[in-house]
Amino acid sequence: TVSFGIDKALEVLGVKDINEGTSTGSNNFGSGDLIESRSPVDGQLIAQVKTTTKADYNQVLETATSAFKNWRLVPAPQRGEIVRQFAEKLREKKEALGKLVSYEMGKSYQEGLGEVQEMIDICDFAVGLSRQLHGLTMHSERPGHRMYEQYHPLGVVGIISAFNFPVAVWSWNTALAWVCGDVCIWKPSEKTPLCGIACQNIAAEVFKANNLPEGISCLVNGDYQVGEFITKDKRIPLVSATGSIRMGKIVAQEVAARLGKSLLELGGNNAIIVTPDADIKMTVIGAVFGAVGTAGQRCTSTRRLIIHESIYDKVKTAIVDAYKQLRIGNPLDETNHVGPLIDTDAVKNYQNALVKVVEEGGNIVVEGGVLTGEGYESACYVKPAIAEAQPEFEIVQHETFAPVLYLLKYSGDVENAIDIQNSVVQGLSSAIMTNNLREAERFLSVAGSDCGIANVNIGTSGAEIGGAFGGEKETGGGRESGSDAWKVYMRRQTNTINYTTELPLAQGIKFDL
Ligand code: UN1
Repeated sequence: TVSFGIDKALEVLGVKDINEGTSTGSNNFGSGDLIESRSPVDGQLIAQVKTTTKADYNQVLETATSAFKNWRLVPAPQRGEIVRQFAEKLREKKEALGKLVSYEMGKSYQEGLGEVQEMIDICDFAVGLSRQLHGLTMHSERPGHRMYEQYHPLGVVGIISAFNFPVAVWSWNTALAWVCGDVCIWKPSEKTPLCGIACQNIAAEVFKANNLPEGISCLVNGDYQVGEFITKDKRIPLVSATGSIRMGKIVAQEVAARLGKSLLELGGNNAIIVTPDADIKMTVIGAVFGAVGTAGQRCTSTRRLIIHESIYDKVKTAIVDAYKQLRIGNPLDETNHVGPLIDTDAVKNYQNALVKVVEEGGNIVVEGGVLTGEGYESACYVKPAIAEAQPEFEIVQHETFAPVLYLLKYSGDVENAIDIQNSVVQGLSSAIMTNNLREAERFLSVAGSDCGIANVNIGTSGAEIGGAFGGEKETGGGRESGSDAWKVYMRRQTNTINYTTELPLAQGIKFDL
């Protein structure tokens, strides 16, 4: 049964009965106040986890700094081998970790498994990358000189991640950072601390088995105050932070104040443009999964559908019909499509959005509401809702982390739809549904979507790890995961070598002594 499954998963991951605090044997020195991990699935208290005090933090940083001195000397392909072993462990524990993600965070078990699969995929990518941390060679303007560049590790990388992808986002950062020769200090969301401890346990096991210092992977726990230890610490050259725009603005300023680097992955307000040439069946699947998957709590969730007036009614009817099929309930029960929101605060934000859209003149076409009764005791289960709205409504401009989808109508050319889609402060993911080549190319062109991700005949969520992941404008500009995102985890050094007995100066400058 489901509850046995969870118990077993906690045991396999070493996070069962840790109410004494996080004495998990790895370098997690928490001695501060307790935070509760409460499952949104059934409202049960799973465990209490000790937070990291300033003194604990300083100890963690020392462990990390000394581990870096050792790790940076390990050849990159050998670092890749360690990441390969880590991926093997993830394969072994995929079911347990997927279940914990589902139970602690509330996403469906299938999506929990999908998240662990993203971890495995990024590790495989990082293993290959460990032999490809290439720099360029250039031709010097001076005779008998050689010029090239090399990438060196940065040092200690801080990772602050959100509750909605409690394990994958860490792995995107850490798998790359590790092959790059960095060590990591991770602060997971205080809403999903067990996912953090479970991952840390797996990593610690691999480092220990290879006689490598435990400080290569470090974990700290707590709320934004613990995050501030990281953002304000000049010993941390790079801070990668995922979360709200509000949080990102604070992190960006704190890191910039000490001239550190930040990699920001903030809010989205993702739209699908549906043109007269769209395949309606594909549109429905893409839009519904995008809007209700992870209960609308992905940064890539579909928030807005921008539909051409000529097919508006047809698309609306098809989507409303699809919503009638949705089953909401325990995400560990694989027959359900939609699980709970993370907590009751998220439920309030969802309710406020539905009130606000009506106040602004919107029209609810699929009624929302909080579910009560058997199976919904956690008070976190809500009905995915749809409202017809105008693009300029304040609530439509705002990212509500819940399953609320806005239908917007456009007329005339695809340019009008692109204008609407670009008229928000966020710039993460975007999509167009069309079989018209001209429309698709205009959407992808220089005058098209202004987002970091632009898809054709695919929804807005569910990006593959092989591409660079991130967005523009207030989404923060960071890129994680595939492509050349690894470069942010390294420092580039330009080297010029003179193998002559002369010392000619660049730019032809004469300086005779
Ligand atoms: C996030 O919500 O922070 O593209 C990440 C997707 C997932 C990652 C989402 N691969 O939807």
